[in-house]
Amino acid sequence: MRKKLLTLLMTLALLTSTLTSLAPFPAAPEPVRAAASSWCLTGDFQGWDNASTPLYDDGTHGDLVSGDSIYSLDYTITTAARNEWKIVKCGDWGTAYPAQNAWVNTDTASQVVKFTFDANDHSGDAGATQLPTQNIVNAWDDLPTTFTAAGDFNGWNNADPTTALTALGNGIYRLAYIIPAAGSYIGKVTTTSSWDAFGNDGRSKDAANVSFTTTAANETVIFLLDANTGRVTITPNGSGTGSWCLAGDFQGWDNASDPLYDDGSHGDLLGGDGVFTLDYATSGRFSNAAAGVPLIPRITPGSTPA
Ligand SMILES: [Ca+2]
Ligand SMILES: [Ca+2]
Repeated sequence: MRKKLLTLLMTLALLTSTLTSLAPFPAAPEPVRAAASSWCLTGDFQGWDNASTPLYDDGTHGDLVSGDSIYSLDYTITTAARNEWKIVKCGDWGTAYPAQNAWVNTDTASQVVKFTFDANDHSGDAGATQLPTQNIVNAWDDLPTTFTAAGDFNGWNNADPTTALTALGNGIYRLAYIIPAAGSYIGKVTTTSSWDAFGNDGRSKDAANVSFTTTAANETVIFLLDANTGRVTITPNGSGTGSWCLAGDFQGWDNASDPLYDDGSHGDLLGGDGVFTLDYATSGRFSNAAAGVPLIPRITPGSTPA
């Protein structure tokens, strides 16, 4: 009896071993391959080849977020220079942005520049209109030292010291400019003393004009450039209503004494866009004690209370 049982157990073990060896070998995981999109970068720095340098929307090659319809490529420009470029449907010069060439500046040899193309339709976005609303090209490069607003309101003077934008840090440039007479105007934000600009069609060497209208004498117009996205806003300043307050341990968690603003004051970039702001100077342990420079965070909740 014991012998039979032993024989049975050995048979089962042999059978199990045979079946195991016959089982399909688990497939090794496929390596993640970057998927090139059908949008291509082309420029004088690569011989204006419109089919060999694809952008990516899969989180590789410098693309920040996969699948968000913002196509990207970290590309090394060999020689430091001012260069011209476009984004095209790969192989198709008939689908190219912007109409005029875009511009890019590098200060060092073999500099890596992040080129992006935002194919999303932003025409229905809430808040202030940022231009372009679609087919937005941009590059994270060495920006010009200064930007100037130019248009029919200042005789198209692209070196006008009274229309120079102020660099606020974090890629944001701003000008609040009073226009004496009410009316319709056109203009753009351009590199000072140059027509390398940001306009209705974005970063372009002769950017399309942005139209705006003032309805009263001496109205303040805000010129706002976000170099992170390559988009510009030119619009009269407005005023939003809300009751948002800043509170934190740096002011004793007081929830009623430090209101935020949506009227273009107190660090607010543009009044009436539903983004509430307060430039707040902290002190004590929240300051940069080593350098003796207080930190001034810009705090923007970005919504309107119900
Ligand atoms: Ca993306
Ligand atoms: Ca605002």
